[in-house]
Amino acid sequence: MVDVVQGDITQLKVDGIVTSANESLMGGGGVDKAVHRAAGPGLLQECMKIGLCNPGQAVITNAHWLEVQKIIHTVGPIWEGGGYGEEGVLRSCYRAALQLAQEHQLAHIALPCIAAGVYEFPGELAARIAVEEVRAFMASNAIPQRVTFCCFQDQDLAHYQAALADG
Ligand code: AR6
Repeated sequence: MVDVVQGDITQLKVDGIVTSANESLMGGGGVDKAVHRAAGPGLLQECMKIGLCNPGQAVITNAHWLEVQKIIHTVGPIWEGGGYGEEGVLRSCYRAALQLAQEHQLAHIALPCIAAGVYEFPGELAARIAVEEVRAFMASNAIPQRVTFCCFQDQDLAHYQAALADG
């Protein structure tokens, strides 16, 4: 099952949440700031031990103060016009995050609009890619059983609703 909600991803009752980090994993703005704030300082300490994460890849940590089992951290592409492989990197983010969810048996995960904030990936295309990659992964993997897209802004919600209505 794939669905979409609007709100703060740190408030969702799911098995795992995904955050949109930067390569340093040291926290930042947007959704990553909210996740670090809600999870507490232990998350930063765990991230420091991991070190760097390249764009398109993902790492998994404990959830610390958050009442989910795990936090998956992925690093999206910075949008530079679309000619620098940004789409491929974003697709890779979804695949890497879903792969970790499967390996850790997270039945229900929530995903934010990766790269569609500070990294300025166009929202409509980002939503289409997110829905395509999640559907493709779920078609050939039993876990996760449920993926919830968590949109913060009205515009993103509209993009996801449109993308989910297609196909
Ligand atoms: N819950 C769900 N979604 C949220 C929340 C929240 N609490 N807060 C913001 N969003 P962004 P990026 C949405 O900028 O574009 C950070 O500084 C937001 O509306 O968080 O991948 C990192 O450290 C947008 O749709 O991530 C990196 O440096 C989406 O989350 C950089 O930003 C993603 O926006 C990553 O940029």
